[in-house]
Amino acid sequence: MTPRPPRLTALGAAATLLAGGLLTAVPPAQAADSTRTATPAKVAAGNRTPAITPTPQSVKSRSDRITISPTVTLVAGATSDEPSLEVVQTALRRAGAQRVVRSDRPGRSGLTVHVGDSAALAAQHLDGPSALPADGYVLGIGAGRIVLAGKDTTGTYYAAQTLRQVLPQAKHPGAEVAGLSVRDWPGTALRGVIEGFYGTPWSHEARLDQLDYYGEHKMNIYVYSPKDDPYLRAKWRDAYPADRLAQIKELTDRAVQRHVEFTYALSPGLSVCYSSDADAKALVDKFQTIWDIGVRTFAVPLDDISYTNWNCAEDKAKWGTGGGAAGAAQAYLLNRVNKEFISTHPGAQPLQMVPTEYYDVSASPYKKALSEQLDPDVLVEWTGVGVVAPTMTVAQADAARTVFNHPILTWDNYPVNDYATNRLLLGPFNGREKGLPGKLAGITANPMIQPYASKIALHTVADYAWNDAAYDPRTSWGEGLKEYAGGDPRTEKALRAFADVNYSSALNKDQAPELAAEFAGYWKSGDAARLSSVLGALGSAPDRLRSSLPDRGFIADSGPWLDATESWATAARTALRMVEAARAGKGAQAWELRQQLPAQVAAAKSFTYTGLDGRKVPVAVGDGMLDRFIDAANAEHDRILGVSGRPSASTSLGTYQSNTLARMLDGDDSTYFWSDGAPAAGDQITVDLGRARDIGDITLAMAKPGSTDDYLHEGVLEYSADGQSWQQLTAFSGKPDVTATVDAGTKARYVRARATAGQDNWLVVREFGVVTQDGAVTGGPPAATGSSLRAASDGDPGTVYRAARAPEAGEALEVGLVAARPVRSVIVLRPAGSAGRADIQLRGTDGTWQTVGALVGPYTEVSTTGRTADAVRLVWSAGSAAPEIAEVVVGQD
Ligand code: LTM
Repeated sequence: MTPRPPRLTALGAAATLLAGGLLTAVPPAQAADSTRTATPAKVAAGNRTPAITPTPQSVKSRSDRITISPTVTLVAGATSDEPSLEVVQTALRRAGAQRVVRSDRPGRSGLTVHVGDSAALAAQHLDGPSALPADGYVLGIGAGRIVLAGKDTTGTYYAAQTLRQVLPQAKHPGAEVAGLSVRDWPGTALRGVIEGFYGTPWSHEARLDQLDYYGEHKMNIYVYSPKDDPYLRAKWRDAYPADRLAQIKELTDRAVQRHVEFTYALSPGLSVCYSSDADAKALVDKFQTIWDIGVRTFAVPLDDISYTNWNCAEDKAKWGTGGGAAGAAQAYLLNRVNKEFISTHPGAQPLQMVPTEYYDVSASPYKKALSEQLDPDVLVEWTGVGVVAPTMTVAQADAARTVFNHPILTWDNYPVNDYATNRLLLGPFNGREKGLPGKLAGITANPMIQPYASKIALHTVADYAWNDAAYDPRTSWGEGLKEYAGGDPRTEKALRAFADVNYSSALNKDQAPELAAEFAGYWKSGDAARLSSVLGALGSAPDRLRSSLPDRGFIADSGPWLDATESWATAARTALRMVEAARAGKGAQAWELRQQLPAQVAAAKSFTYTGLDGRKVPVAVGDGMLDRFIDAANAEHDRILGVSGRPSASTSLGTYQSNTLARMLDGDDSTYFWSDGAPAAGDQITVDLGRARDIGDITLAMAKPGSTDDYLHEGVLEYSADGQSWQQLTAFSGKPDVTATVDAGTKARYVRARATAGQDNWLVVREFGVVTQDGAVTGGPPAATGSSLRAASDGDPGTVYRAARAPEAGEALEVGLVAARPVRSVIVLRPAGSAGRADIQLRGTDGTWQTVGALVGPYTEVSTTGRTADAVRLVWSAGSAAPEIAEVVVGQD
């Protein structure tokens, strides 16, 4: 057992204040200080301008300076402790001090640093921290001294962290530091992290590293609650083996040193019998083993369990059924823990719990019972409105406080990625209203499965929780990247490029905002040199990070995403070069590059993350941005060549993540469009054939494995020539696969599927196929399995007609043009290496075929200016290799 004195911590203060109904933070002295900044404070110190993070509440510069002397005297005061002294000592040595001497009085010469001593502020004419909330501090640099004065020991520790950021780095004594006063306090009592995700729990080393990081960023709580640690959930009653317990002790000790409240969270809900004396005892006994190694804060999360199914008959007999019964049962057990454990252990911090209804503010029998029966000093965790709340407002926090009638600690599900393991969420904490922290007992963020990569977002969480008034997500994000890059501008640039393509989430809707602006700029200005340089930097960012990022854990965490970034950048550069070649009239070169793209995109999509269950998940990087740029580049290439007839699509529905409409037109049944909500009556999804064409059969393939109900449950298939007046082809209901046969001669530009009733399920469309009769390809040799004649003239050079055999004498592949028209050129695109020989012929208005050229290599372009034709054909040389044609492009004036 490691005895520890009772501590008055921020947690205790928060519970006391908030349980009593006082929801606003204590107004500190000088709260209206005019120097309160909206961006991280830049403070002159020696020759550099350090950013203090999290952003302080008030920073003032002074006209005097102090000098780092060879010997610096360190005087420890009432609110100092060993961790603060160590931080100050290390910072002074890094600033050039040769000796740091501890003493109980100021040195006779040289610089003296007072750590945890408010009285020493008098010489600097600064007010002390007594009016500040817990964890607040005053830091004064000037009048020949440095004074760190915390409201409590944590406050002094934070003053030391600020001093660490302010002092310069110097090899020798003599550095001058500009005079400065910082008066600073947190926006909410508890600020930190709940390791509460599903998937591979963090390693012991990663947790130790996180605790260091929290201390440096003035975060003061870490909740130990990984869902897949069996000793916390599935086997919650089991005692820890000695080595596991030793690790928890090491974490607890490190947390104490970093002024972090290590919170032990035990989740018995999968199997607990709430009324059972034995289970209450099991819970308390397990807490006792953890108490014995020094933990003072405990939680009982009851999220993600069923409250309609009891685990024992006794509970049903005691409480009946339904949400109200569950709320009463949970309150009963938690109150027992509170009475039999928390109250009997002086120094224990207020109990925390996660309700089973943690994701909304709607009144319910469950919340009513819990709010009325749970002891008032228990902190209730809440994720906001929604499990992953895109926004969180003051009004919602007020509503949560009212409906739960307990102090609210947010369990903010950002940047957690256990529900999207293919992604890194590297954007900032966003969408949280200013003023929210003051309404809460605290903020805990649920991080990613990747601990080191989580720091990008956690930097911004710490910044917001400390000083929401000054918080700006993008600025904080930029400052965090700069800090994390370790001061090297090239590494910072690489990190920023990488974070940009791993940016989007429920909180940050825009994907790769900086790269997106570059793409948009390119399409507008045509500045290829600039975009090439941006993509070059993106492509080399992974290597730069691998070689220079100080935090090596980030590299291990991000491995597949780094690899994918490199590959996507390569593909995007190829796409750019292709467009530039096509624009410069270098058709053969452009075609060669276009053919490289599918393999490069496939390579970019090939990197996987392996989950706890061993499943490999392909990772997403810049999805919806890099892939769309490549699609747009292909479309631009094809447009320049004169390829036409490729359908496009539109919808009244939103798109879920990167499951775009293009995916239902790509001929690949394993990709799909996915709406981001349920269709209402009238919602539609439309295919545009580019011009009115003779149409044939229509296939609408909806739903997918795992989402078998995501189809239009009631709807119609319709067509239109002008997009205004529509004719119905068929009505359908209750089936995900719909086909319609069309009368010969039917002309349409648009075909749509329209919902005729609302539904609950979202919509998946794997393929929306419309056969077009014009531009029909006939002749031979017949197509090989998996290919089609149609692919030779389907408006998509990405699809290839591959013959099943070598041509026979006289055999020809014919592309109809519907009606005779002037033909400026014929371009025939073939996969690299295709060897079949053929003459290219046009059929003139007199019905005779004229040879205009012959196939040469993968790209053949024949000028036919002045000719009129109603068909083109390739007349094969008998015995040549089995033909392959990507596209026959008939250019018109
Ligand atoms: O959010 C809560 C309270 N519980 C779980 C978390 O464990 C999980 O990490 C997140 C995100 O998937 N969702 C939850 O419901």
